[in-house]
Amino acid sequence: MNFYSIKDAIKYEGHDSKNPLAFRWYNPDQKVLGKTMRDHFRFAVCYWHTLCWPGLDPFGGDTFMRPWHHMADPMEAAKVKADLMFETLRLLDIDFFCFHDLDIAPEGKNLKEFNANVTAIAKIFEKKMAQSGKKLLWGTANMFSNRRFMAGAATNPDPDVFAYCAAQVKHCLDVTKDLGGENYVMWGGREGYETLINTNIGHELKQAGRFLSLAVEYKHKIGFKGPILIEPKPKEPTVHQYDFDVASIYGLLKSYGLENDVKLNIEQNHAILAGHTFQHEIALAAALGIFGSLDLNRGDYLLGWDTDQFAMNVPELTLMMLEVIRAGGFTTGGMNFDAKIRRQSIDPDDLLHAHAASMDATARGLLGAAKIIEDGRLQAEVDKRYAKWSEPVNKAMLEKGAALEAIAARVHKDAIEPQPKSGRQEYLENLLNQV
Ligand code: XUL
Ligand code: CO
Repeated sequence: MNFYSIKDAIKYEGHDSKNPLAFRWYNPDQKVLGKTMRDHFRFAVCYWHTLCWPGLDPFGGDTFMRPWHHMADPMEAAKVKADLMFETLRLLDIDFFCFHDLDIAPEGKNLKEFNANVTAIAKIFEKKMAQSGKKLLWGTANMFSNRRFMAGAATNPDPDVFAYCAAQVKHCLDVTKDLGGENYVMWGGREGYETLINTNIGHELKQAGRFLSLAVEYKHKIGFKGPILIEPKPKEPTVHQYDFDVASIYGLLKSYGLENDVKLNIEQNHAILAGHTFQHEIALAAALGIFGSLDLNRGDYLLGWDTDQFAMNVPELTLMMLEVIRAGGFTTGGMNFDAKIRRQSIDPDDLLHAHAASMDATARGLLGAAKIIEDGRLQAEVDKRYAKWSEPVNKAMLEKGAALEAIAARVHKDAIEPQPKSGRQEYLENLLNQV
């Protein structure tokens, strides 16, 4: 299908290029801090926003009028979408893609038919991946669209839904493994509640923890090497979701002993819905040892919902990349464009413009973050702020064997009187702007 206006892949043409479809900053082979840009980002195209979403919003339907949304045979439509995913990856020079089972294949009459449809499309992927060298960053099961999930998936009051979800995740994990997927994602779209008056929150949390353990146990059984990634989101569509933010997921993982098997897929728009910055969520996950992957997008600060815009804000992306580098970068993770063009962006090429522009903005973020790191003054300030902790007497306070009464005795003996020091925020903000 001739969908896009261009035939040749988008290339890096330098900062001054006037070609509307060119990379000006994203230069895949350019090394930054010893690693190519391609390897820093591990960009991925998502199936759901790029190929499935027709442009609807709460007040109106399809604005895009994509041909495959209006085909009589859903399996034929699924094949067209598969072709187009690989064409999109080729034109954008992006190595990875991500999908929900329901994005790639129609549901059919029952789970058996759905599984068969998913497997049939995965077979097509297998061939296309072998031909093109493109890879699967992660797969995931859609356990939120069908009405059977309206009261939750694994946390549904009905155990039949819990069991159904187990069957769906099993198949999706199998398919993800067969395709060499590097991670498996779980986003608890409806794992929460609308109102507490009909909800047994304790029971639902137990269901969530047990479901996750079952998936982790199965992952080990089949030898799936990548991590399971939980994607935090505080609300929407539910009033409250159990996977609210990085901190609450860490609590759940700790209580089920899953903190070594499960990592996090963090999304900018979800972070701000939880009242955090993207940087906060990344830094916290890294500090807790559960940083995995990112869903790259941008929420509108004036709206209280998940607008999933393409990330374009260079100063924000600079601080984000600073945290990614501080976290040690990606291993199995990457940057999935969980982002959708606006519903008025109805030209097929708008999809290419959106991805390419966000790749450029992220590249500028990386270059800025690298400059900050190479400059060294910011880190030197942070190190200085904590330097006293390396003195043995202070270090010992954090170790086993330290006791409150012994510390108290030392404070009295040495007449310790803390001397406040400036946090130098404005100086540092200026320093960032200078760099
Ligand atoms: C929804 C969202 C999902 C997950 C995958 O807000 O971000 O698309 O990324 O289920
Ligand atoms: Co997401």
